[in-house]
Amino acid sequence: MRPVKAALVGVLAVIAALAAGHLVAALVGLSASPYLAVGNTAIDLTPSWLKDFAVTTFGTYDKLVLLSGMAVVILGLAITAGILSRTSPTPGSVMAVVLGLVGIGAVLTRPDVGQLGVVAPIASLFVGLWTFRWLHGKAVEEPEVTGRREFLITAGAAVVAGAAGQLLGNRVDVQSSREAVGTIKASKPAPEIPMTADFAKDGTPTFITSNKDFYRIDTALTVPRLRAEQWSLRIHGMVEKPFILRFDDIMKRELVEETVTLTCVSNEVGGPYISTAKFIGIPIGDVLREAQLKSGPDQLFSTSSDGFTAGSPLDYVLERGMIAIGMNGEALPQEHGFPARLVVPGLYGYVSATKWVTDLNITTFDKEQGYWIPRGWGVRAPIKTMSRIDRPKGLSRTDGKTTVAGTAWAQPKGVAKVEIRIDGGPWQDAELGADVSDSTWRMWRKDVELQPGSHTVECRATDKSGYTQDQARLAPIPDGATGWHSISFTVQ
Ligand SMILES: Nc1nc2c(c(=O)[nH]1)N[C@H]1C(S)=C(S)[C@@H](COP(=O)(O)O)O[C@H]1N2
Ligand SMILES: [Mo]
Repeated sequence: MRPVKAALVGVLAVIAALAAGHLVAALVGLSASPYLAVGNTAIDLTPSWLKDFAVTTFGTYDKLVLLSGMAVVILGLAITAGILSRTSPTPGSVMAVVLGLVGIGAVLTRPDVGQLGVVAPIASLFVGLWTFRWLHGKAVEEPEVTGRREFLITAGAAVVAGAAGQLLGNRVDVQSSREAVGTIKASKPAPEIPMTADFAKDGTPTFITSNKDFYRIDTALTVPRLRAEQWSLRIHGMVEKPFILRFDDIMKRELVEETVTLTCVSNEVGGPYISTAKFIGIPIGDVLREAQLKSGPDQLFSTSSDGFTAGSPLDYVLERGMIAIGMNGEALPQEHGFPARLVVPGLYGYVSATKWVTDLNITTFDKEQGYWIPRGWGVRAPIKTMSRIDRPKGLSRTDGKTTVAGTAWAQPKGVAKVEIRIDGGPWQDAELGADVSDSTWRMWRKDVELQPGSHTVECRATDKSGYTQDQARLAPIPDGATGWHSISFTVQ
């Protein structure tokens, strides 16, 4: 058999296998699709340094890069197996079984796939093995053209099966459920945001981030698809009265609205993963008091429908945590946790902000560890007092008279002061935006007049406890970056 033909047999068999698995998975939940399960497992197994590299290099495209990388690896294996099988189908058959077993292993260990999910990778294994042997049989026959029809049939069937799986798997209609929930109004609305809260015309972010522009961080390859009517939240653990909360129960309660800035621990100094919204929901404290806490718990351990977990210190949660169902007046967007998520001002997202939350276990830090803890991140992660320069941009050219502007945050303490200095000179106070809440960021600006040439500007914030942010540069891992943001630019 010609090498090209042999390689094609391998590639087509693998594609058929993955497509069949995807289609069967659609019936039991797409997370059972071997391709996605292997991808999700790869994410969970990726060492922290590589994950950091992926996030800093590819940002939110990291998952697209992962899926493409997997495709390249699998194609490489398929081509190799095909070429090794030029005379005998044995090497390819062995490869089909090995890949099938990898898929089965990945699906069996996914936290969000039931036992039944294993039918998907099993289907992949058999379809892959059978397709390979069938195509191989056709391809070894002379003359050159034999096999061509079978190749086309296989490719066509795979495309149809894969596409059907994708459509069927996404059949849970989240959009109609979101529309049925409609706009959400709080009986206690958050205070209006004053015009003076941001300096957007000077280059700071707008005070409220639109839902569309709100940063997004999660481990999921596919966004969980939950409907509000079917969702429920189990409250259990060290409580006298465990109970289950449904979406309707929340809607019937007095809804509060709070303006909160969410912050991701993975930000480098000056990083982009911070946004602010008006979240609507109910205080978790009320819910936990109804469940009647026993003595001893210190951790609220929350789990999402896709198996992500976060452990939050109970004192923070009792004081300011909320179960949010609304964001800027709308139901939560699907990517931000529809129908419900946690929001705890003052804690980085990975230890508090569980999206698609379905389970609240009241426990201790000794007993349970959140998703990121065994991966090297800190158990306790209160947000650090930080500031960022948004204008001028690094390496940009400006006029001699220019404005330096940015944002600062120190949830839940609040920002008291921001200073800047030029070229290592004296610190100068910046003008602050209106003080909206200690749970939010605070914008700042400062007019400067500079000589032509290159300059460096640095900033530092002081929070309301009197603490001024540390100059020492620390990496995001394990519990948040520190250091003064610094920008170099040129005055013309
Ligand atoms: N289910 C789930 N919830 C999650 C995460 C996740 O990976 N899965 N990531 C957390 C992290 S690290 C952050 S910073 C916030 C980000 O919330 P956002 O995507 O709405 O901005 O969500 C948190 N909640
Ligand atoms: Mo995060």
